[in-house]
Amino acid sequence: MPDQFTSRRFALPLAAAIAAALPLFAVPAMATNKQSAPTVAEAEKFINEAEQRLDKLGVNSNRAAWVYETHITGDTEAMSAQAAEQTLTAASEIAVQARRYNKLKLPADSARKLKLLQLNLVLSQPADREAYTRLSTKLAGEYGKAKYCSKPGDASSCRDLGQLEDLMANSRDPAQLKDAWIGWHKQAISYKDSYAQYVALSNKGAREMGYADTGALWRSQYDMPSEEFAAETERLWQQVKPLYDSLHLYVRLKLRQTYGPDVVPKDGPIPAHLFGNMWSQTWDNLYPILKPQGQNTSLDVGEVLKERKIDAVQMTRFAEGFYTSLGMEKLPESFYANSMLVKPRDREVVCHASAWDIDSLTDVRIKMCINQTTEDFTTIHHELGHIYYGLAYRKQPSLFRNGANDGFHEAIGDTIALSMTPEYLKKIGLLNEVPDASQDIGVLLHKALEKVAFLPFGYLVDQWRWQVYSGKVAPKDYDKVWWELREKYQGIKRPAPMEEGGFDAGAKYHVPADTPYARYFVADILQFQFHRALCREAGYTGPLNRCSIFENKQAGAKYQAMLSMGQSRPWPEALKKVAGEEKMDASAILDYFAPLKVWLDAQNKELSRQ
Ligand code: X8Z
Ligand code: ZN
Repeated sequence: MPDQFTSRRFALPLAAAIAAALPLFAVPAMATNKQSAPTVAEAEKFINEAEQRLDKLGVNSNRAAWVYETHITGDTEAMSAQAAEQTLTAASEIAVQARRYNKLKLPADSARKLKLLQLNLVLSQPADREAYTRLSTKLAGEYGKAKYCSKPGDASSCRDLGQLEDLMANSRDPAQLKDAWIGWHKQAISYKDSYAQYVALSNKGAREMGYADTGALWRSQYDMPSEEFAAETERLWQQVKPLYDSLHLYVRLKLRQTYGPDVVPKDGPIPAHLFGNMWSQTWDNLYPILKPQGQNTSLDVGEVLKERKIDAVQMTRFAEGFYTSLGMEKLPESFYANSMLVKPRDREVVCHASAWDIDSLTDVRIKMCINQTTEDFTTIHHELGHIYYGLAYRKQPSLFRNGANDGFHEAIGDTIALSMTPEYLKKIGLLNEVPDASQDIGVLLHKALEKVAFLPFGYLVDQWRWQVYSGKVAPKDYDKVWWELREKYQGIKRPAPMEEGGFDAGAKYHVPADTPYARYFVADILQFQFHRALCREAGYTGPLNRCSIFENKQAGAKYQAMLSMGQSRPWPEALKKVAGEEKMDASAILDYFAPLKVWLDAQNKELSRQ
């Protein structure tokens, strides 16, 4: 579903070699004109018209999806599915017609646009399009409405994901944690069949367009052959794995102190319900039990937000203030009028945070159920990254109004959040005291529990999905393979035996919502490259964890220059623009955490002896 900027309208992945060699299949209502060889002028006219047509339909399906996800009912579901179907119909038709121009030598921009128009799934049968958009819409809503009811049939025993996440973050009672964990994962079984049907249709669409399967289509959007992208992510994972391993061991040793050896094993995978997060994807909620001795200042912005009664709008204004301090524009007033910033009490919504570019001009919004926590404050900066990227590239032709790749889109706001140092937070009045330099390790550990802990999860979600889409993993083996990957990469295990017919991957938003996930892994690496480059641009030479580019117009201008390129050029050019380098490189994240790695290894030695 078009739930984010990156999948606004429809996913348009980029591939190097395409269509020219593809056989044309019979598409009754979409026949191509084979009478005469087309001219460059005809191709450009076609591209322009296609751009305008998709633009108009995109606005329509975005609005319908927005109303649906902020007000889930049977009616809004049907209307949203219908609008998505219209867009898919047009996109399928255009992708097929575009092939007619593939042999022409076109100006670079037009050639890129022609490629983009063909990097989409194509469903030529109306019944397939109807089923595909119906299932995709339904799955997003199922996840949004899901609840865990501990006493079946008793509505007062039901808790939504927000309540369960709150418990995962704050409870230290292993029985309670396990119950919430299992309850949430179990509900996903109800939409497993829909998901499996959806996967089959999605693959059909990818194959009609000439891809092996949907996973191959997703991997083809990175301006390189799809196998090369898979190899790049593996290379990056190997680069960061030793750092992850050190953190994992430290957390194990501390968790053993908290929960005892019966709950936390000496070796082997650690039970997944103990990490302070429903998916064990970030561990910063465990900071109070993991923090170094002698670290006494609080890094918890949530306390101050609550104390000073800073509401969701004010929190968002603070985040906006960071961007404007870099020289970027103020958010349009319509942003505040149209966004959903708090969870409505009277209706079902999809709470998972997302940024929306409704008309790819100025109607931009975010949808979030903001709580006064450090985590949500950071996520607002993440979402505004999507928004500011969209505002920056809005002068591009519509087909280029997207991220250089989807990992860039996810990294923009996170880069800003890396500049939210304790000094910065103190400056804007959200921390009471700044820890002195002797307490840097605590600050670094806190960040690592967010960024380093996330790496294997960011990597494995699509390892699983690529296998599902390729047909290697059938629905009956969804959980088996999911847990093999969770164990292999994250070093965690299911807190209880697998359920009959289980669908644990489906308990993570991006699976039912069908949002690709490798983007977050890429972003976790890229944001440190961006941060390092922008700090240099700002003339900063100290340790990266103490750099904030707040109020630095020069760094802001550098960033803006990259953002405004959108998707007009292959992503290595965008990376070069901001960082002077063309390859993704984990040395920036390793540099950032270098002092922590030394500290963790020393602690681990010490703690293992006890
Ligand atoms: O889904 C998101 C954003 C919206 S694009 C809130 N993130 C991933 C997640 O929550 O799993 C941000 C980090 C990873
Ligand atoms: Zn995002």
